[in-house]
Amino acid sequence: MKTLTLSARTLTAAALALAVTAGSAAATVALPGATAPVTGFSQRAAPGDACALPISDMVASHDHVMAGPLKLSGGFSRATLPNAPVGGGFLTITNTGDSDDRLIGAESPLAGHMEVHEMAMEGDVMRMRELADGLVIPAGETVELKPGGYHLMLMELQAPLVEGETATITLIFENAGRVEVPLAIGAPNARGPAGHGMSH
Ligand SMILES: [Cu+2]
Repeated sequence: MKTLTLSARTLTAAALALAVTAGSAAATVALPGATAPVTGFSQRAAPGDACALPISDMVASHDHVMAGPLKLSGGFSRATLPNAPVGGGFLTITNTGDSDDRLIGAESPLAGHMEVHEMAMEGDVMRMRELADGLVIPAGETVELKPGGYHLMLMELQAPLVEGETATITLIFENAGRVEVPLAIGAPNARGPAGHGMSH
């Protein structure tokens, strides 16, 4: 199991962004300038536009994606600062079937590679680490990937994630296979997909 120590300044900032918990004053302090410098960057992110094209077709009918018995909804990400090496991905996965499945990986044209992470306190230090055996989605249950908890990590970002755009990722499940899901890119401190309320 690989543990990411948060010594690099940029990675620390990214990790803190992921660690934001509801109403946390510390999180506000930890992200100075995170909301400001993003403006004017959308024009530079033009290469990412192509990645978002198929999405409009996919979400036109519904706000969730089915993959066999798995229902995937509420996918979102957060805008990143220029040169940020990593970004986060969050969504809700409901297993409507009667056998467990397992999220074993993910891919995106926006990232060199992706990992499934958990976040946990080790002593006084919040660390994130890869779930080497994947994330089990138990039969009949819902697993939420959210800031401060389980999340997808987009490593080696190819371009900044721009608020208002949509990132395409492919989730890889042990049983359900590969499924493409859209992540609505929100503000750097977004806690949920835009337009779906911030409270759930
Ligand atoms: Cu992570």
